[in-house]
Amino acid sequence: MIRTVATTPFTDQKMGTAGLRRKSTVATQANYVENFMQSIFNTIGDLKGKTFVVGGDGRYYNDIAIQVIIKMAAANGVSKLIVGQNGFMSTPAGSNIILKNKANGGFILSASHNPGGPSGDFGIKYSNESGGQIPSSVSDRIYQNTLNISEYKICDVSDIDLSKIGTQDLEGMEIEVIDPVKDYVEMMQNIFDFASIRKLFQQGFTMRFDAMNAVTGPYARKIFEEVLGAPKGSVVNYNPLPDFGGLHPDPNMVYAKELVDFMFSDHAADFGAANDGDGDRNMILGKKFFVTPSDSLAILTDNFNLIPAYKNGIYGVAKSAATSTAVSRVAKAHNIGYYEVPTGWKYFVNLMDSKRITFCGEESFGTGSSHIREKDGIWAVLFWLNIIAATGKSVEQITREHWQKYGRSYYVRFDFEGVDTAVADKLMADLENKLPSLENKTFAGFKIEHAGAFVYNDPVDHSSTKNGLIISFADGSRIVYRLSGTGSSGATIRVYLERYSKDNLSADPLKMLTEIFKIAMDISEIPERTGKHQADVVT
Ligand code: G16
Repeated sequence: MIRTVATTPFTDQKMGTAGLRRKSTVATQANYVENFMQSIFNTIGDLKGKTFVVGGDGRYYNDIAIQVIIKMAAANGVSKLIVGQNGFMSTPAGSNIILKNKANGGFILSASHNPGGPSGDFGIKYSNESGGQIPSSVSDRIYQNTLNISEYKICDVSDIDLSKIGTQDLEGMEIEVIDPVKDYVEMMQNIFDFASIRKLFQQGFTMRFDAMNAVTGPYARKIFEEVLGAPKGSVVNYNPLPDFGGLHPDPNMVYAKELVDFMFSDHAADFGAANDGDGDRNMILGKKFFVTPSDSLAILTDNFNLIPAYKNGIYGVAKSAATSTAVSRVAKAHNIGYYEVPTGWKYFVNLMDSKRITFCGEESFGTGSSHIREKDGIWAVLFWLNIIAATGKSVEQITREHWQKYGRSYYVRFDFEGVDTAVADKLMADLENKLPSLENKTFAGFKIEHAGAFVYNDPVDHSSTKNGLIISFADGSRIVYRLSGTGSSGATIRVYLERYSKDNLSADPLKMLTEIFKIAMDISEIPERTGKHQADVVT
């Protein structure tokens, strides 16, 4: 039943920040997924005795791709697959299943926060036995393989029934279909104080969780409504749909509009949160109040001792370079390790494995801990609920008290989307050349202390990664420029701005950053070179 099929390479199968992401129209071409998967299998080598976890966020084409992956895994000699029922599994749940079962890796079919459907995006995230996504050294080898591939192997059988929990056999490979929610709920119960959160809801506390018609709906309903007793209806948009019901499942102030409108209305709930397509991103809201992901990381870190799993201490904390420096002040106050890595959760994995850090987070609405090796949307929501239950304070109160203690990092990200790739590449290259000459120069009263590329030297595997350009000012303000690595066409230039104030705590972030935005535009020449005088998305 094993068929070897001749194929020719696609030249665009290089993975980005987190796996391969392409327009559905590209990913659904004949042999596209097959070539990519065979290249992964070829790179791993001997698959005998190996176990992989498979699932996805339910987006368009997942149902077809998952059957291809199962049939190819069997044809290539994989011993066992652990598959989420009906093909569903969130990215954090997948990481947990890999670690819990000591599997050799896993595949989550998702383009994360990118829209889905025939005109949206499709993607594949590939993790290894660490439970985290593979390092660039491995993805580079896979890419080389995709450029030289000439055949792939697949079983010629009818589709596998993934609707029932249990085991079945395909050409000597065991397929175990599991409930993707169960183990995840157990893990969360072992981290947080569920009894006190339950009591909070009993006392009338209200929340709204927007699953954005994506994978976390079933997880959220189980945890928040069934186990913790939040009122029925607290979780909205809970049915994972192939096109996310037309939503762009990116939990931020722009795309989670329905939730934002509700939380900024007069009948808002006490607490609001949203997750993205595959459940690893989160947004936290209070009544008429938004918490930036950078502040959220700082606040969670400062409150580690309120959470049962962390109350005995944490190793340290890390953030991506583009994330605000708010958490650095918390790390200093608690005298714990502090690291800055390139954008991409995979860079945290070595720090967690070597017990250098327990928490980590990114400006791109990702927060997590070493309980798994991916960021975890529901974990962050439960952490906030646990703090609220333990302190009796609102989201706004907790955040304002944090600023009083540490000062406030005003922080906004500007995205310039759909830029011609050649224009964006040249802009970044020219900027990198120009930056060192700007050191010690002053712009609109802001003196530049350092300017240049961000280079990360991993203390564990000693690899070196260059990612983005940073301008640091004498007063602690910063500009970071990066090209996004998660888009599916064209280039997105991200500009991250930060300005610190010890005592001016209630200003409008955009106003606080007006001069720095102007400096960022003047130095980079973004308007002149791209024709864009305004960012497409401001978060
Ligand atoms: C992925 C990575 C994150 C990264 C984000 C943004 O998230 O896992 O670590 O911060 O992309 O990447 P970029 O700025 O390159 O677009 P996700 O949720 O998309 O998997």
